[in-house]
Amino acid sequence: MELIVGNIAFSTWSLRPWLVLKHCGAAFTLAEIPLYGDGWKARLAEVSPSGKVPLLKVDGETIWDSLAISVWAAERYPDAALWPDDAAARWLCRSVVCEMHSSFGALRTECGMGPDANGVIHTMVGDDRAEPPTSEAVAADVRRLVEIMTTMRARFGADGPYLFGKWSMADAFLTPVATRFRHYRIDLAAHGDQDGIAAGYVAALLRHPDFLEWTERAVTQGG
Ligand SMILES: N[C@@H](CCC(=O)N[C@@H](CS)C(=O)NCC(=O)O)C(=O)O
Repeated sequence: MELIVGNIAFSTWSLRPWLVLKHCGAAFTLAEIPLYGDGWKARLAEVSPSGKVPLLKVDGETIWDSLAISVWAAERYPDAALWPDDAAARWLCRSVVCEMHSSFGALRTECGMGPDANGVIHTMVGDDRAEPPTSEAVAADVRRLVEIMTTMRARFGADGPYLFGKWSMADAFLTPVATRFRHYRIDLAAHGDQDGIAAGYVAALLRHPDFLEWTERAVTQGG
């Protein structure tokens, strides 16, 4: 089984299925196709039906899209409990994952990862930081994310530091968001996180051992 990803340092969509497969204990190799170098579009078109990463090559098939790969993993590794056991938590976990997959365009665009219009490369993994965003559209996205984090943690967080207590697919989908909050120095308290629940959750995602391994790979492989 092979997971094909974009630049480890800044491909946010690639991080999600990597975290999922690691959590499942899957045996897989990782291939990085750097985006934005010479001829990258052609290289990507050779392997990817959608022209995008991530992709999973398994059982003679190529599965594309981070959500499709993660759902495949939930099916293949039922013991990994990528969806919470509790029925209500499971339904809401799926809502969070789907909302994360389909929304938050302002945050993605204005707090982008990768090269910006000035050629500055923003990464999920480095110590460099960028100016916080100022638009109302991003503020609305951040307020909604804080609302998700605080309400789910308050309802379901008793069994651990993650969104539904134990680590689930929602955490894989929210880890890239945590890196945007860190890199763009977004003050969660100013977006409704009065008691620090969202900030504590974000910190838990950023110190998860699998995310730290991804960070280390970006450093050692040059991102
Ligand atoms: N919805 C897709 C989005 C994938 C995506 O946009 N990947 C970016 C890299 S992070 C990409 O391949 N960009 C290349 C391009 O747009 O040409 C997923 O979840 O996998």
